[in-house]
Amino acid sequence: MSVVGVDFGTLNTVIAIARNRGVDVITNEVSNRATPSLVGFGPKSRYLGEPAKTQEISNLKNTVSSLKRLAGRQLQDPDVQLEREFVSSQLVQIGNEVGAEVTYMGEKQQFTATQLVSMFLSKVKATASAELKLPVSDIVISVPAWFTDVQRRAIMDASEIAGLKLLRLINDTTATALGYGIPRTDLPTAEEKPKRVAFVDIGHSDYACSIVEFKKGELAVKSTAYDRHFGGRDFDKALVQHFAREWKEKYKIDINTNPKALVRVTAAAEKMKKILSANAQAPISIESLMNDVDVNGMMKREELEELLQPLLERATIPLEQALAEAKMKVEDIDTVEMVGGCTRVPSLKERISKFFGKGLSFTLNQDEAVARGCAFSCAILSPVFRVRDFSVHDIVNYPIEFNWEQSPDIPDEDTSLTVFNKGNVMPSTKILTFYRKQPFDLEAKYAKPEMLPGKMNPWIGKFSVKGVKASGDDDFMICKLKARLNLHGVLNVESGYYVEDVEIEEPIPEEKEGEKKDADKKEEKKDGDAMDTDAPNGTAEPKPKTRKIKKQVRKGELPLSSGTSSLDQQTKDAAAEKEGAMFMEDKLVADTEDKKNELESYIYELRSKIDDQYSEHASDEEKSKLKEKLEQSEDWLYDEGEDATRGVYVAKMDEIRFVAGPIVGRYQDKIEEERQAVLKIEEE
Ligand code: ATP
Ligand code: K
Ligand code: MG
Repeated sequence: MSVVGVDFGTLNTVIAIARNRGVDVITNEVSNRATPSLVGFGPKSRYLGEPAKTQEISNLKNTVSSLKRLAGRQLQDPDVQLEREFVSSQLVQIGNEVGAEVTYMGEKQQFTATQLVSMFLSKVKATASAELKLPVSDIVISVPAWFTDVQRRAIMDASEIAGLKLLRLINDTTATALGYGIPRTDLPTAEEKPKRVAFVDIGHSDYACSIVEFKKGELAVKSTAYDRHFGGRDFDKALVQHFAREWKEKYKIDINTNPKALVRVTAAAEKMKKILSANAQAPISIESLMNDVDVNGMMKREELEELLQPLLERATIPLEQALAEAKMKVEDIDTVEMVGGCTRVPSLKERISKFFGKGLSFTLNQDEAVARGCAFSCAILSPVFRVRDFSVHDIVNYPIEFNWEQSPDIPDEDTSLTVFNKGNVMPSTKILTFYRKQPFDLEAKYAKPEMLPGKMNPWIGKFSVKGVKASGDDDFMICKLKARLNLHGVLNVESGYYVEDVEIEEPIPEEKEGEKKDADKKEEKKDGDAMDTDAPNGTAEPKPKTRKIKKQVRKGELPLSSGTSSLDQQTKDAAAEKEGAMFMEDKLVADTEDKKNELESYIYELRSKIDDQYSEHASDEEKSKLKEKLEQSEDWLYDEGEDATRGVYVAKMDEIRFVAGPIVGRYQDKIEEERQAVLKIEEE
């Protein structure tokens, strides 16, 4: 069984696996420790991860990025409209979700963001199982803390479609905190003051700060604040627009009118930005950018900081918010831990350090901390793995309320209740009580829509409670519903049951007159203790006095039906089947390409050897026959054989082998003879 953690980033995805010796980040098929979070579409197959990056510039319209930021969103949402600036393919609304329209297999096709995420996750799964040499299923994936119920359910659906068993969706900074806490042996004991750490994660699109308290064996997130539109890509954009202005003057070109040029400049700007994190100045130069113009530029670090001023001014807002929500001051923070690629930018480090009034700590691997934390989380949750237990208490970021119709029998009943408040511990279960005589519905929604990203619909779900009826003498049924904000951060009403008030006789302790008053209060807690009366020495034990109390006793289940934004099983199954078919098709195309390449190299190899090492082992007739065969095959390969099936390439290879076989055989016999001769000499 596998234990896999995935940091699903906007730009890069990092995969970590837990093994007995600890957690390792794994490399992909081209030995990179991070995989581009990209999906591309071609005439015959898809390109997932690295191959998608390779073909990106030549296939912009059919390459989709920002996958996680699109999942669960709507096209018309202002956040998604903003995202269009960073996505080169065409975004469209498909049913309830945004998606992309691409040309795939020679046809226009549309895929929802959830499907696109599932495509990418299939690739993640394949990469992990190639490394582990095992089928992969159990997985923990990270998401930004600001993800809402719909966004989380979209990632959950995508995982299921990709054939993964998602054990937990964990917030990015919580994963980082877990990876920080687990290996540490110096955490305070339960009686000591907790260790307080601020985790700052600035990535490609997104900035988050969590304040976390650690004790031995546990962590509690106290607050998480964020800027959903602050990251490396905004820095790149500032650079790109600077050079767009400069080159308009200098070269009379407008890169903003040319998508390909824009992408090339963005890539060059990102490189320049990274150099400027270490050096005082950096060059940029791109050959034949557009209209046959070669462009050049230069930038000093101070100039970059000047350009970034508007962003840098926002750089401490999430920190202020995180502290305020945790009700702490900068002095309360013991350590500031930095992760995410963008925390390498000197001017950002400076501001953050100044804000906290202390040096910053870089004890975690900035690019891998989130993935490592996810793998630890997966190890804790996986039944096949034993790790030191570590409890993780996250918090509710958006308050959730339930609404219901007023019961006709209870005119003064409230019709709404905030059940999970911002800052409450998550996961968490709450029992809701309703007095009803008929089946009823309730709805859950985010109580403060203005806190949600963009213009998201605050609706979470509708739950219908069945099997409710008046009991006895037209009495109310006492209905109990178990509402749970679960490990993934999504809300469900998990079960319903009804109870009855029953009177039971319970013994009460002996007491003096004066104590009688608060006995009632104690009673509830006491239970078994009630029998512990101190009987006077030597006298016969008095008969215990009893009293009647009301208790609620569970009488039966209440069937529930729920409607949430999760896809229904049928839709998921169909999507999984389609994903499986596309995955097999990709594999077939890749195998066919391999066979074709193999055939091509075989032709070249034989052609060079026939006049060299094979020469003395073939008659002139054999030589010319083979050469003719090679020439024919090569012509075929570049003509009608350009686009053949796997089987045809294999057959072609066999044909050549038939002609070349005897020659190669004689050559190998000779090599073997020589080897034996050498061995003989050595023995003598
Ligand atoms: P997000 O967390 O926003 O979803 P992500 O996890 O993919 O995105 P990271 O991998 O943490 O993002 O960071 C990527 C960003 O960090 C990119 O914008 C990249 O250019 C930037 N970055 C990486 N190294 C450096 C560096 N040395 N100097 C400046 N920026 C850097
Ligand atoms: K990442
Ligand atoms: Mg990230």
